[in-house]
Amino acid sequence: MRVLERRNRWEAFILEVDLRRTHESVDNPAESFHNFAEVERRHMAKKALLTGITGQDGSYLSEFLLKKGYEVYGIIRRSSSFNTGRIDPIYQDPHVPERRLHLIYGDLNDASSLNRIIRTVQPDEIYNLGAQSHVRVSFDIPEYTGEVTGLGTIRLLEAIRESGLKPKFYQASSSEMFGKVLEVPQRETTPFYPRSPYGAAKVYSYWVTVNYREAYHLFACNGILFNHESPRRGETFVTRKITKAAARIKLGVQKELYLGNLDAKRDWGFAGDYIEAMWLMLQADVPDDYVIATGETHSVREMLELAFDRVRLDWKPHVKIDQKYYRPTEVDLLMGDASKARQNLGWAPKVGFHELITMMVDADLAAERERLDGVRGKL
Ligand code: NDP
Ligand code: GDR
Repeated sequence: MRVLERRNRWEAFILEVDLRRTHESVDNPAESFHNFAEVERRHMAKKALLTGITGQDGSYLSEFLLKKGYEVYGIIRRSSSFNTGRIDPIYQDPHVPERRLHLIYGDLNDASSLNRIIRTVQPDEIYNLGAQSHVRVSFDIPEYTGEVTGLGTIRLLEAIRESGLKPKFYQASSSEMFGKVLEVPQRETTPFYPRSPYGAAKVYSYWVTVNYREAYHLFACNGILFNHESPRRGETFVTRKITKAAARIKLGVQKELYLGNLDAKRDWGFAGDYIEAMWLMLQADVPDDYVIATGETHSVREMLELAFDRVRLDWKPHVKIDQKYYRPTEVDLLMGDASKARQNLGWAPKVGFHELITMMVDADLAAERERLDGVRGKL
């Protein structure tokens, strides 16, 4: 039977028990068929394990994988306040038998949790998206950033190696590795020159991913993703900080916006497009590393102009500069060349810069209006 052939002996045994139980305990033949089909579907479905499922990319990627029929397992951190807001729309109650989204407590700083989760879930694909991902903050908590964003990756790779399993592995590498760029545009062959503890930690993770591919023949890929944004972007990253402020200033609930360096240039794309590239990398015939970018670059100033234009305001009277948002060492210009991904994976971005900022401002306007309606309703 194909289902039994696909898995190792232990899983085959579990499946047999599942099937026997299904037949023995159900009187109604229709229900029995449903359960049988459900058990079979579960064992046929690919399993994806995500770190960072509660983040921007994790939420888009899990929706994408669920639509493709995957069973999705997400590692979440224990927090005293809710940190699962972005995945609320796809959350499934643990008591629903046919649920396909499973949340498991774990941490990239806790090797034993990673070992246990990999052995239990036995994933086909692992997407390592978890990180302390804020560049400015990495100067304030450099050691912690190194632990999560750098050493977290080797903990995960070692957990895979020790399990004896061979899941495909995706590492969320970053254009921040190019830092003080040695070439424009940046491509897979451009040397790295990181400019922050975050960038340096990502360089470490990049190389250990390459090393495990070469040393242990793991199907491991680095996606070198340039900045990608969405209405789900964290509120302290510059795009979302600006679109949210533009909406709030328009609605009269905020007057000023404090920013740092307005001259920095970034290659900004839409997160919804970029997560598809992650999946495509793991479906390719051979593992490799890919730059994912739009090929366009814009300054923070241009971004400000677009966002405030959308709400028909002039940004200049509202924006103030605060030195605390400057970085000790800045990445001045990023612009990626994604032609390798276009050729090998057939990937190309769909959403342009203008459309992206419009989408984000509109979403922030709608959210802020809803919040204000709620507040008024309570008065
Ligand atoms: P976010 O900051 O939105 O999400 C980060 C995720 O990592 C959250 O789910 C967070 O959990 C989790 N996390 C943080 N610390 C730990 C830990 N110790 N153990 C386990 N999980 C942890 O990032 P994005 O979604 O924007 O980015 C996803 C990945 O891609 C990150 O690795 C980022 O560095 C990288 N990247 C992002 C780019 C971008 O432009 N967005 C570009 C290039 C790379 P919690 O919710 O509990 O905090
Ligand atoms: P970045 O994104 O550092 O590129 O990292 P961020 O949005 O934080 O900064 C982009 C540029 O804007 C300038 N800037 C400000 N940035 C922030 N956050 N807040 C401000 O007030 C502000 N004012 C100006 C910055 O100096 C910078 O030049 C993001 C993260 O998602 C990383 O995890 C990811 O790896 C890279 O993108 C690619």
